[in-house]
Amino acid sequence: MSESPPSPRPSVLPPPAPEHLAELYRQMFVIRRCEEEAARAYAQGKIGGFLHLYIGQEAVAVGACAALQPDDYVVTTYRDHGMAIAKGMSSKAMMAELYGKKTGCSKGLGGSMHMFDAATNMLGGYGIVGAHIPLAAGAAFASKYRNDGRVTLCFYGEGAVSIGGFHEGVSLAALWKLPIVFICENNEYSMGTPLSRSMSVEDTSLKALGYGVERDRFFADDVNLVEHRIAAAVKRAREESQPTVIEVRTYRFRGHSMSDPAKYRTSNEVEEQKRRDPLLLARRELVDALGEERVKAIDAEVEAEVADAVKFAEESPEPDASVLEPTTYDGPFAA
Ligand SMILES: Cc1ncc(C[n+]2csc(CCOP(=O)(O)OP(=O)(O)O)c2C)c(N)n1
Repeated sequence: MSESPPSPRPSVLPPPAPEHLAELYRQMFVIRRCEEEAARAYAQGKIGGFLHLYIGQEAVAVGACAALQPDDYVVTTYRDHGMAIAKGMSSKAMMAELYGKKTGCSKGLGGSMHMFDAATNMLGGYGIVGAHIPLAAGAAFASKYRNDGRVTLCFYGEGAVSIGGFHEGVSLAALWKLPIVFICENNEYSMGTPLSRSMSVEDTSLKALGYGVERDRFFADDVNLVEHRIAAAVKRAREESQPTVIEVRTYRFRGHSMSDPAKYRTSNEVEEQKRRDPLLLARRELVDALGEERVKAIDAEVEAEVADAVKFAEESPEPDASVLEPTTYDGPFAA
């Protein structure tokens, strides 16, 4: 079985409506600026634990979530801040969680890797590679059982594709015909290991063949293309209750986490990738559609929103004993 090349760049799709593109660009820029502010706060010791930045991959989260209804579910990895925002979480709740504050989406108890928000059906944020994939299949099983019409998007890195949980999740989703889309964000490296050193094939979507599942593969430079291709898989899930396995080719501009100096790749490679920065491509397209002045106004709105989010996080209180009662089994939810 031969590998299918990712769809060529640039996209051959008709351009999106300018106002829609403006919203996609706005979300991508909010994510980018939040991530940059998080990196700064981490360096200042204001954010603890691990911090895995999403810079460079924004078009995946924003394009994919644009293909969803608000009630649909998202399950993802520890690289989850951008996904939470794309799914509708406020930048304040996200930033406060990074700071470990009581006003964070998980009351400051989860931190960077555990963005969770029942109100927007953002089901997390998981730190164990591949372990969330069967959980996502479980969410999709619940939707099918309840007949609630919801679709689950499950994101993972290419490092998860050789983990048992990936195969268990896809196998059951195929067997039970679950309304789910599995999306591999192939950013070329699992920590410092390139895919060519950990897998015998380059195209992770080929794994779908063993389970008789539809597959797709494309680059994530163009947020409009991401939305269209994922929308097709979401439609299959919602209307036919059939899963799809997708590989989206992307690239992270920063190290694996804040403690990674990324010596396994050259600065030339990173600079080359930055020329295809999906955020800048979307901005250029938006300037052509709406003019520089309008885009500058959006930029200013985003800067103000992110500054507010940082201020909110910095000024919010630390969690205290009052968060324990509603979050433990001895609390009011105990049987
Ligand atoms: C089961 C398990 N093994 C190892 C780790 C340590 N670990 C954390 S992230 C990571 C790399 C995963 O890479 P990938 O799935 O490609 O996602 P990316 O970080 O590139 O988004 C590893 C090995 C872990 N968290 N869980």
